[in-house]
Amino acid sequence: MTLNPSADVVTRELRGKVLLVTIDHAPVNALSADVRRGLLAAIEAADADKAVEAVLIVGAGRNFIAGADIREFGKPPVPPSLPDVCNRIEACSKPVVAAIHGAALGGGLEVALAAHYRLAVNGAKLGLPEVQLGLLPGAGGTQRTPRLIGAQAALELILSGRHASAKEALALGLIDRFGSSDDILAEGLAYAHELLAAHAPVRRTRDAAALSDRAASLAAVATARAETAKKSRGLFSPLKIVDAVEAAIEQPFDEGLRLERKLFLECIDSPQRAGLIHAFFAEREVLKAPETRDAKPRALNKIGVVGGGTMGAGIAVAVLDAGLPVTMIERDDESLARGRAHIEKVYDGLIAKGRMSAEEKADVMTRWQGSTSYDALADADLVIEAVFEDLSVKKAVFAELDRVCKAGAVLATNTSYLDIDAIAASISRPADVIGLHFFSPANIMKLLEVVVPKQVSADVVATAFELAKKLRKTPVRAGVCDGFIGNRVLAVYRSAADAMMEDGASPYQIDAAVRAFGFPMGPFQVVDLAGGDIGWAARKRRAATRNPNARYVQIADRLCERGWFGQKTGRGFYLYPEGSRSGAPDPEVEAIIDAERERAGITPRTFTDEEIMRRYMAAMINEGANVLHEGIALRPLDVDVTFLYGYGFPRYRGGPMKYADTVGLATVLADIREFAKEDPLFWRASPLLVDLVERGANFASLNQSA
Ligand code: 3H9
Repeated sequence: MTLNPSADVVTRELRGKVLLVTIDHAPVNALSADVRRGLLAAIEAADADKAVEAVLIVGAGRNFIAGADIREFGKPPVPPSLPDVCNRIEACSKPVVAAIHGAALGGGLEVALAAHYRLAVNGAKLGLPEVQLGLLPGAGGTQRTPRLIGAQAALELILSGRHASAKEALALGLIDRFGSSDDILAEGLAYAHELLAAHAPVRRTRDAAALSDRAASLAAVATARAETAKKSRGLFSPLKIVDAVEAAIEQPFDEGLRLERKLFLECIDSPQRAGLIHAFFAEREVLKAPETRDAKPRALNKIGVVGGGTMGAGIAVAVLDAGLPVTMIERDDESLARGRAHIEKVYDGLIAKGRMSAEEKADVMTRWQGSTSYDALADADLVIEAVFEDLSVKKAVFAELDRVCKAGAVLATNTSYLDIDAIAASISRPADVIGLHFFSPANIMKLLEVVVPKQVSADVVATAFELAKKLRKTPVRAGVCDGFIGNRVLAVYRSAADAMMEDGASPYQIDAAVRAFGFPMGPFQVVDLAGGDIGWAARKRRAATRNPNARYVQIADRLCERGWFGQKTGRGFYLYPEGSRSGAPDPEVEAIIDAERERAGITPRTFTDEEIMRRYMAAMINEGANVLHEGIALRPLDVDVTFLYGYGFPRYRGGPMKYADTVGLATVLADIREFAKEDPLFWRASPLLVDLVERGANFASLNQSA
């Protein structure tokens, strides 16, 4: 008997003495206002109805409940609030059972914790991931979890935001029963009927006793506080989580809930919450390129990689790790052996760390094949070229691929700068050519720029997105230009950093300011890590086409001329004594900088860290706007995801374009115009930025309309 037969998101049905409450709110049963209302009404109905002796809450589809509806955050609240719903569930006079399959995350787990009994089946993911969104569990999670599983385990779960499996949740005491079948409804009903038969009482988590050892609980809080202060540099919510869990130990339940609510609302108001939630949606939106909507991917069973250098080997490892076979092509046996050795080195590293066994490595390597003949690629579905960064070398490789590859094979280049339209135009099947720009180390870095040349067919683009999914990479669609999205913008803010260095800021101050902003490394540390010779080669390549009136800072060239290429040569902008990876400032570099300032006729001046970041970010945002204006990136969020996944942009700031919106585009434009007084050629405001400011619009408006 269905008690509310409307197409409701929460339905109620009496199954014997058990009121079955089903949340059916695609895609993930998020706790939107309708769901909250439905849950509240269901509990009230259960309390009022004599025929009901127990309540069973389940989720329809693939999940129990994925949490609060993230899209509601930042909007005016709609009652009933989730804490009120959870409290009402817990107060129910009849036993309430939560039967969990798929995700029970955030508010979803909090609903389950408010129930009196919990069951989960294989494949369930239980967690409180609010910290990853700049929040804390705000519907009793910080109060009920420690009461149920103890302070230490609760802190670990909430501060990491990780997911626990059903089996682990059972061991932790987060659930009461593990259901061994996949039929969540049958498992849940059986459990509810069993509880009824045993006259199991209403059992409220608020009364659970896992905090009874007060001293041990407080010690866990003290340890977590000290570690969190060290680890979560710049993040707002982690220390609030520790405060809320401390309140669970020190205060009565209702007081603790009040503090949790207060801290939760502070987190909701923080710009970090907005940045992290922007990142959450942006990383899902990037998957929706126009071509992935309109076209089906081609088959992807056999992959070829041309080139066994650092990049080619890294790509091959990424492909092998995805369970696919790889055929590697090199020009001679020696180079091929080196390519294989590069791959084996990665796996040997894992073996040394105990993360892989020798047998597993041997098994993976059976999927690797090498050849010095392009003919070995005849049956490959997709080939990635990763040879020397030179257009004529690349064209020669593509001529070979054109000759040997089967019809319909996708032919990809891993170039970081070169004109992919020109490569495509040089062969007989330009519609099959695409750019796949991996970032180094290719088996680790998550970003994959999918570079879409003019003539490529839509299903080739869709295939590239499919490959990214198989490789567990985050793809961003980019157009063809020098540097695509990421490296093009990088070149500009690097120039801004160089100019500040020549004008008086030390590279060490600039790096420190950039780190304080939230990047893991500053720009000069990045040069030292990547190798100064790479940028030097690019600068030499561009020298002929560089605007002679544009400012050109030569400091990096002076270091390269001395063979100071960074970590690999023991010195670059920093000194790396005896292979050390953390550099020390180098007085000789400072002397070279002084000499260069003198040569350029510059009287050094001081910069505050804030001035440094204003310039650094204005350069990044302005070039991001240019990239959008020219259609190289389709939406601001594509630029954001590029920087979050490829360049260490602090996630809690959401990406450069989101950050620009946070600061205010008028402020950014005013900065650019002020800086332009010194160097009008470099600081030319992007037409898109000017247009947005004139219209009173922001980048977010372009995300919605694209
Ligand atoms: C919270 O609960 C706060 C409370 O403590 C206190 C409140 C007072 N809301 O990831 P997918 C969308 S904070 C709205 O591709 P999967 C997602 O955008 C929340 N929408 O699927 C996508 O939309 P579209 C704590 C959501 O199978 C679609 O669902 N919870 C939400 O790979 C499919 O998502 C979390 O942080 C949401 N909560 O993975 C969990 N979740 O199709 C966040 C997803 O338009 N969610 N969407 O692009 C997840 O981790 C994954 O989505 C999940 C499924 C594992 C559930």
